[in-house]
Amino acid sequence: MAVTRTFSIIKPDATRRNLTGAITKMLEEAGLRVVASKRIQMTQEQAEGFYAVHKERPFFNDLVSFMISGPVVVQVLEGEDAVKANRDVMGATNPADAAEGTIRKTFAESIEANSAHGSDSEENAAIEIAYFFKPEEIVG
Ligand code: IDP
Ligand code: MG
Repeated sequence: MAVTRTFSIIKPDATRRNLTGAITKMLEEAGLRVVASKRIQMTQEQAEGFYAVHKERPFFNDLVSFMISGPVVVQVLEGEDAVKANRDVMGATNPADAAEGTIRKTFAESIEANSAHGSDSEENAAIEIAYFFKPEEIVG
């Protein structure tokens, strides 16, 4: 399995509770390396664009409001099969369904305020990384 990259967000429910370090530690312990990281306040336009695939879903407006309700930490993660490694340590979307030891089981408040985002494919990882980072901001 090759070393690849994925895109992660530590969501506002987690930054509000000062969990940036705790979540990053879990990512690192899962074999992922933070090769880019910045704390930002997303604009409504940025959040709508980022989640455009969900714009027909009933939770879209609430999701956008949540994602701009406080700062987030956007990260590029690198490691063996990074997309899968990140999805595995993140856990299921709904914390009620997430496995023990995952980020969402440990920290998520709800299906919406679920502490972390992780790309779902290498193709989407590349798109999401480019949405927030310039190539020179990523140092592996
Ligand atoms: P994922 O983050 O596990 O990939 P997606 O289905 O891509 O899950 O949904 C994106 C985000 O939208 C979720 O992480 C969560 O914050 C929110 N979300 C998903 N499903 C629901 C729902 O049924 N109600 C409210 N928010 C939801
Ligand atoms: Mg998703």
